[in-house]
Amino acid sequence: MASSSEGGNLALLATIAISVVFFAAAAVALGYYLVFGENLAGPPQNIYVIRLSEYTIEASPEPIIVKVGQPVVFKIVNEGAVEHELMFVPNLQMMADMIMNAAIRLQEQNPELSEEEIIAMVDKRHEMVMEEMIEKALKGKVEGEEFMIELEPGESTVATFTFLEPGIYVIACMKLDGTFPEPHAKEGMFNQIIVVEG
Ligand SMILES: [Cu+2]
Repeated sequence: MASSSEGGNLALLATIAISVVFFAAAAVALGYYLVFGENLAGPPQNIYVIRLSEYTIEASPEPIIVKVGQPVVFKIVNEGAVEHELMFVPNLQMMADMIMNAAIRLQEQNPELSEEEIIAMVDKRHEMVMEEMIEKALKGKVEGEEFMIELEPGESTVATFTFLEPGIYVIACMKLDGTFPEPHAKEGMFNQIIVVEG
């Protein structure tokens, strides 16, 4: 009799102990979720992987949404077979047309040159002219070390930007390899960064 009653008490104690542990664990989990819940869904929202290839700029996670004043880190990878770039473009259509027209004009003026040589010439000019235009357009709106990042196939880099004004910022690739005389952007190689009030 005594031993069966002891056994019953032990079973009851064990049940109580398990319940206490279970509720404690549930309370800790709930507390953690309430405090860190936003981060349980995945990596923090201010780190993005940007993949460049023929002819897309893909971000993960997608879309890129950042808050004003919050630094955003881009890990940029060229997964394509040709050189690509990530550059901020204040006016996508205008810049793409500018590059295309420059390529057509240079080819007309220098019929003896190969397509490769024309592309090298356009690249050289576009680097100088675009860099100045972009820096002027982004002054006071975006902070970052570089707004035109060129990557060879297989190359990758990390860049940090801080947006100071809300809006939609366009990133694109204006290289011509494989799409001459159109830049890659005209084939769809662009994406956007949505900047919202913090
Ligand atoms: Cu490209």
